Parts: sequence; C-alpha cells; structure tokens
Amino acid sequence: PSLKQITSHMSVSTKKMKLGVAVVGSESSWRAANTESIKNAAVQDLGIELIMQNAEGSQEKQIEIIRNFIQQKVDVIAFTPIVESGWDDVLAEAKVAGIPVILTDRKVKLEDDSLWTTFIGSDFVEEGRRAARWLVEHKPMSGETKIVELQGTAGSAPAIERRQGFEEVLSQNAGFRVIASEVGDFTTESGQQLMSKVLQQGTIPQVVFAHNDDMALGAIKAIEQTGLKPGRDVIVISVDATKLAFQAMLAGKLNMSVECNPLLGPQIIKAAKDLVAGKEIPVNIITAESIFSQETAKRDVSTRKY
Ligand code: GYE
Repeated sequence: PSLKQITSHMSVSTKKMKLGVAVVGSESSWRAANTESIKNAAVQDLGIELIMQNAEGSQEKQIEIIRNFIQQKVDVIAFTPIVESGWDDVLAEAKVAGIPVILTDRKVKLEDDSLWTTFIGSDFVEEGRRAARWLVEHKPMSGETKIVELQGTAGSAPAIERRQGFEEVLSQNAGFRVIASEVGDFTTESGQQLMSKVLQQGTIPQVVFAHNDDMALGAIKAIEQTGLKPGRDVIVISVDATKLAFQAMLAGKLNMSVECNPLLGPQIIKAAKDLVAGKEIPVNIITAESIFSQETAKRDVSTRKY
C-alpha cells in the first residue's frame, strides 16, 4: 500500500466513536455497579469516547440530556428510561438526526418501536416469577400467607414487570394474599419509610417482597425497629442479589434475592460498535440469571463484585 493509503486508514481507525449515556440516577447499589460497569468498559476501549450524564431520577432531566446528545451529534445514544412512557418525541428527534438508540436495563412503551434498536437487560417478569416460586416452595405456614409488597419507581419497567410476574405465580397457588402494595423509588430510605408506615398501621405480614435489595434493606431496618426479627419473624425477599444482600442473607435477615445482573457495560459497548459498523444486532439481549438463598449466598459472597 502507498503511504497515502496508510495515513488515511490510520486517521479513520483513530477516530473515536462518541457514545452518549444518560444514566437514570444513583438510587441503588445496583445502579452504582451498573454505572461503573459502563465506565470501565468504555475506558478499556480506545475506540470509544464516553459522554455520561446522570438524570438524578428525573425524566425531564433525562430528556434534556438526550436532546443535548442529539445537538452534540453523538454517534450512539444509550439510556435507561426511568419510566416506560413519555419518550416518543425525544426518540423521534434522535431518529431524524440519524442517531441509533440503545435501551439499557429498562424498557419503554412506544407507538413506534423503530425508535430504538436493541434492549440490553434482564427479564423482569421472570424475576418476579422467581421470587414467587421460591415463596411457594418455602411457604412459611399453613393457612393464608400475608404479603407486603414494596414496589420500585412508579411506571418503571422493573416495578411493573416484577409485580406482574410475582402476581402471576401467586395467582396460580392458593394461600397467598398481598395485603399491601406500597410504591417507593428503589432507595433504602423509601423501603424503610414504607415498611414503618405499614407496621405502624398495625399490619404484620409474614412476608415482605421488595422490588430491589436496597428497599429490602430499608424494610429490614424498619422491622428491627419494632423488635421483630427480619428473616425469621418476617420473611424478606427481594431482587438484584448485590453484595449487601449477600451480607444480609449471611446475617439471616434476608431470606433470598433474585439475581439481576448490573454488569452490562461490555454488552452496551459491543452493541454501540456493531451499530456504527452497520451490523445487525438482536432486538433483545437478555442476561442469564439465577436466585440466591441464605445457603447459596455463603458460597458466593466473597466473589461478588457489586
Ligand atoms: O433492580 C434497582 C434499580 O432498573 C434493573 O433499578 C434496574 C433496577 C434495579 O435501582 O435496584
């Protein structure tokens, strides 16, 4: 090859791809691990320039961030939609600008599904089913089992779908009743507040199902404050399986957690590069996951990274 060809090839290969990532917030330790995973995967890839912004739990702010990415003419936008709806306009703007959009970890509800390219994350309905299946197998007593559900952010895909999967399995089994279903925002504080409220009203359930570990840890504090023993007097189950949840399981305070893997960074980077290279990519990239109980947590606590 002539020298001219070599230089032009080099300039092409050193051009970095701009990836705009609109993070939903800093609500949980799952989110912290997810954000870190994206940063790390981008840092390790010399072909990527990562522009990461945090919407701090506000949809308005997240829309603003995405509009800003469009103005900056990034090559790919990846974002975690805080709630399922309300994205039609801004994603149509991205489409007009020719910028492909990746949904990371949470899904959207849109009229026009051509506004996004791929969803990378977990099957939340299945996570809800897994929590309920464990409960069915470990039914604490004969007679009716009263359950308090602590929901994640209203209108968010994980809250809607975990609830749906949980209810689906319980409805097929006799002897379970959700006596209260409170809406929080995936934070420890909301879990604690909601659980205190329920307990103050004089309701003592046999089971608490929290939509994530942080809320479960908050509920555990509230239960302890009333002198009851979480994990024994009240069974506590949740979703995510973070290191903090493992520790709570080892302490006997949390009974089980359904795994939800936050380490999506490498897959997001790969999908972004494939899109820019014009490759076909799958519409759904779903992570394989399991569940952890007090018995299995012992084995994995030391190797858990998040
Ligand atoms: O379970 C929760 C979080 O969207 C899957 O959001 C995510 C959820 C996760 O803050 O901890």
